[in-house]
Amino acid sequence: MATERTLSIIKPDATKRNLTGKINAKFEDAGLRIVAQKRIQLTPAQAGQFYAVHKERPFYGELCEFMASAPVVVQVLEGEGAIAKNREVMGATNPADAAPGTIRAEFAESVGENSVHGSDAPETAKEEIAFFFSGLELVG
Ligand code: 3AN
Repeated sequence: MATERTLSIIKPDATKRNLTGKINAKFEDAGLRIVAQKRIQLTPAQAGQFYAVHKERPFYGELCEFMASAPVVVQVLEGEGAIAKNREVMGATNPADAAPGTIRAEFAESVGENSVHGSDAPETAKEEIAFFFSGLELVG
């Protein structure tokens, strides 16, 4: 399998509870390398732009407000099959359905406040990485 990069976000519910280190340990233990990382505060408009694909969903407003409610940690994870591997480590969107040991099973508070985001395909990974990082920030 090819080496890939994927965009990960540690969401406000997790940064507020000081879970950045514990979540990063899950990524690193799974063989994902954190090749770029920064803690930022999104505005609701920036969150809305990032989640534009969900514009028509009933939870869109709530999601944008939540993502702007406290700092997030945006990061690029690299590894073999990193996109699928990250989603495996994250667990199902709804923590009630997430497999034991996954980030969402251990840390997520609800389907909305579910601790992490991860790109779902190579094309979205590319777009989402470019949304937050310039080429100069990706040192490998
Ligand atoms: P995932 O993050 O697992 O790829 P998506 O893409 O279906 O899941 O949803 C994007 C984000 O929207 C989720 N991470 C979650 O924060 C939020 N979300 C999804 N479904 C709901 C829902 N039913 N109610 C509230 N928020 C939701």
